[in-house]
Amino acid sequence: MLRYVTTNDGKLREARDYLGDSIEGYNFDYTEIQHDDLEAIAAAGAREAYREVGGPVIVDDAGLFVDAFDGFPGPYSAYVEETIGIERVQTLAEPLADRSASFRCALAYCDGEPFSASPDPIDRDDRTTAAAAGAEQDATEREPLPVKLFVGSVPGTIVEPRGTGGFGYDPIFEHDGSTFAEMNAAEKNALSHRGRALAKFAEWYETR
Ligand code: ITT
Repeated sequence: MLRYVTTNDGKLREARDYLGDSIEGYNFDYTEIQHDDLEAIAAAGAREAYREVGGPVIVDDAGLFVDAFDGFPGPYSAYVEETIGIERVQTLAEPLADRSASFRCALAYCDGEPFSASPDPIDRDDRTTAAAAGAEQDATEREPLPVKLFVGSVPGTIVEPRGTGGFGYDPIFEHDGSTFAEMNAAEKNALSHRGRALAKFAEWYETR
């Protein structure tokens, strides 16, 4: 059984809506490493989650990147939501002439096996093992645990909160005239960052 490892029910709902009953949620708060790339955070999380679960896992790291803020909050989106909240993110963006932004999602899949027959991107740098082993360990002694990555992104605009659906930043992220919170799960999945990453994953996973 494939496990979608997350503490966020909203993400799991969308993943199950897309992939159906072939996946099950697994509530595990893996360590979020500090990194500028969602891919690196998701890959490290997938390795830790795989070691915890002992079977195939997907970890999903997402973030809101505001262009005029050079991509902030990006990988820090969860921290910013917890501390200042989405309304104040919108207030900060309000005076900007350009309120364009994008939502990005990196899905990381790990089942302990290599992906020699599948195309890149594959993350082979086992940062978690390296960090746990300390600086003295020689890089060649590490056991790399390959992780396959699927990335999706969607452009949008930061607007005053509208809508009651979705979760997280959905009420302040508008795409094509509607905020994500004004869409149902299927409508959001059809064009969202997560939906796009899930589509790439589903196509690849069928052949695995
Ligand atoms: P896990 O790490 O346990 O999966 P999380 O909520 O911490 O859950 P992220 O670090 O990936 O997950 O989330 C970053 C932030 O972006 C967090 O505040 C989420 O609520 C928000 N977020 C993620 N996906 C979103 C989406 O599709 N729509 C709106 N907000 C989203």
